[in-house]
Amino acid sequence: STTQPSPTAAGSGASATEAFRARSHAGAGGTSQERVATVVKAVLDGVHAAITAHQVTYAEFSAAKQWLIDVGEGGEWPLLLDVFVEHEVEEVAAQHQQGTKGTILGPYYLPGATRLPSVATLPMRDDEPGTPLVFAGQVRDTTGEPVPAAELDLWHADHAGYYSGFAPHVPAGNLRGVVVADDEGRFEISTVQPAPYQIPTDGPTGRLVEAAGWHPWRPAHLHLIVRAPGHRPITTQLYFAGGDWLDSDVAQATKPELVLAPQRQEDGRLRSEYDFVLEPV
Ligand code: MBD
Ligand code: FE
Repeated sequence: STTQPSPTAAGSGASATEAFRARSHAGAGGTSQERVATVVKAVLDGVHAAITAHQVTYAEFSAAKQWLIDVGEGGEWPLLLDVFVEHEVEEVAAQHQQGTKGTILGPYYLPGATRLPSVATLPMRDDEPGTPLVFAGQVRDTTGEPVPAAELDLWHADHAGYYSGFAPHVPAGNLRGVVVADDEGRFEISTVQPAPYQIPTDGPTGRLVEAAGWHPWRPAHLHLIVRAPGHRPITTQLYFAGGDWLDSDVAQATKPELVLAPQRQEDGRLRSEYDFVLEPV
């Protein structure tokens, strides 16, 4: 709504850049010279091919250069890359993964959320707006056995589409928690239904979306990292059947296996069950 205090693109971009830097990025240090040359050449070949095919002008090249400078200055590299590129990296990773489907992490994960034993209620404001949602299920392995000591690291936007840590009017830690499942991997989590997420319109990513005539929306979603000792962690998201933008996610991160169909309970709350399958390592 128009009275909602809203984060600036530069504010959430700076926070997302800081959150990204704070994570460990070990793993690509051993990339060979040959692979660097091969992959970077393929990327540049794609850019060159687009320039030739579409007869890109100096004015357009300059506009692109200015826009890239703005993406960096606005801290929007995490947003831009996670919206437009991460889904393809995830598809490559998914080729060798079993169990529950993964999807992209996105820019708004924060480690170290409050740990809560299940049955749990996510940290929220006293008057947290939105429809109450109960999310319950079980974590099993690929043989069907319950997984003990499983954790669901869960974060999502509020009823207006804002994430704590990236919107100054939302208290720190709101709607984020690490829920520890019981000995049989069972969990039950009370939260509120999130709203769809809109890319900030006042930053360079939003300006690109606008200039191209695309829409800036992601469907409503829950983010999760499900982990347990001895198992490959799954980074995923869950969506809501019938929700806006489910078939046109700007981040191309939906999968049909990741759609919840919550039912309204007699007490007015929504309830959804979802079981996770982890791959032993
Ligand atoms: C989001 O909330 C999100 O999940 C992704 C992937 C990109 C931008 C905002
Ligand atoms: Fe998100």
